[in-house]
Amino acid sequence: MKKMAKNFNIVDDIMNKTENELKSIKPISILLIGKTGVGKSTLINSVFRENLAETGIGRPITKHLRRVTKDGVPVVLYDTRGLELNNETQKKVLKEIFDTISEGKKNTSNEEIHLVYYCINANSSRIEPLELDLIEKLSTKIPVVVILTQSIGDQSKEFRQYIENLNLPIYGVVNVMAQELVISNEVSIMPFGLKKLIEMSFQIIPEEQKRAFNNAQQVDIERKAKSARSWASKYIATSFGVGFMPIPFSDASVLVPMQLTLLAHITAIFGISMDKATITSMLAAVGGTGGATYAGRYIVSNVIKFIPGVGTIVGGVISGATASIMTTALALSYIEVLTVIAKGEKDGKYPDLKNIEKLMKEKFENRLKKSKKTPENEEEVSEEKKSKWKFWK
Ligand SMILES: Nc1nc2c(ncn2[C@@H]2O[C@H](COP(=O)(O)OP(=O)(O)OP(=O)(O)O)[C@@H](O)[C@H]2O)c(=O)[nH]1
Ligand SMILES: [Mg+2]
Repeated sequence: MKKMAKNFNIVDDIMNKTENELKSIKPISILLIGKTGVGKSTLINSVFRENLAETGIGRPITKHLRRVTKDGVPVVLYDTRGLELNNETQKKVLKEIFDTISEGKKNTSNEEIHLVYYCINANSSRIEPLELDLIEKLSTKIPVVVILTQSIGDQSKEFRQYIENLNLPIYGVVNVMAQELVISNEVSIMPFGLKKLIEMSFQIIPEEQKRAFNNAQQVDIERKAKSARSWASKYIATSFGVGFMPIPFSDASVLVPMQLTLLAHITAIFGISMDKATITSMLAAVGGTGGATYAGRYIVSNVIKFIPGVGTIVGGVISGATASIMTTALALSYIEVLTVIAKGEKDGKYPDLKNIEKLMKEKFENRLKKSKKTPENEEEVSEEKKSKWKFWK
């Protein structure tokens, strides 16, 4: 373990720990199929963080298949092209797809494909024999979800029912509008169907890939928060539960490494583009970012006064119960702030650092005042007090 130097930098430590956590996440691989223009890239950019389809790096692995990845987003996309072309090309595309799948299934490869998103434009209202055949064959190898893209109105639902009635060996058919469709000044169709797609995907993918999928998706932020809360409550219970030796106040720094691990793990569960400045602001809100000893004591002394019934530290030691209360408040408020940031990020909005600090402080103090363990399934985080102060930049 790293020895704690006097000027040990807490922020760097969280960043490093988060990066290591991210490296341990096994990516989810998705095969994306559909004719040109159906909306494959639009879909991916809406489902995953960081405009993956647009900003990811694409590497051709065969003539008609590109492998798209982006650092920090644990997804491997296989993007197909050429399916709409002539018979000859279609045959080649199909061969390349099945060769790639087989290659991934070999023991020597660690690139098994976990899921197929088969995209069809909902307005086409027809599905060709070649596509039906392809879907059936794919289903024998990998779970397939058929996505009806750019879905508008009843006709797209009828198309879905039609496909459902074909009784294909697929997991499901979902109507989706991935991005707002502006029809006129007054009329637009809001995005829908993505949450359903996410839920279906979670049911299908292997347990090992769920962390990656949750980290990379940006549709269901509450799912990230829930998973973070659930992990944090277990971690805190094992760290400070039975067997926790009371620690002297003067040595409060022992709490800090546990708390850093906690924050890093939560950050990795969330999958959020956090930079040093953001983390610094959050830590500044709860006790400064100086040396670990300083931060540890600061947190303790500032926290104690908020906890009803504790008030002073009995006999100069911190008990497991007190440590647990403090750390729970830290974890839950951190999760609340990340939720706000993640929801903004989805719409391309980034909060001001000062506001992050303010929000973190407010959430943390509120948590301490409540000072009881909060159930995992909390109600959705209330919107930040936008009315009182301008939150977003
Ligand atoms: N508003 C809206 N437009 C969409 C949606 N999906 C696709 N489009 C439109 O369709 C166009 C093509 O979508 P893409 O996502 O590039 O299609 P693609 O399947 O990736 O096409 P290729 O990369 O050529 O295979 C986009 O420029 C959008 O204008 C959607 O959900 N909402
Ligand atoms: Mg595309």
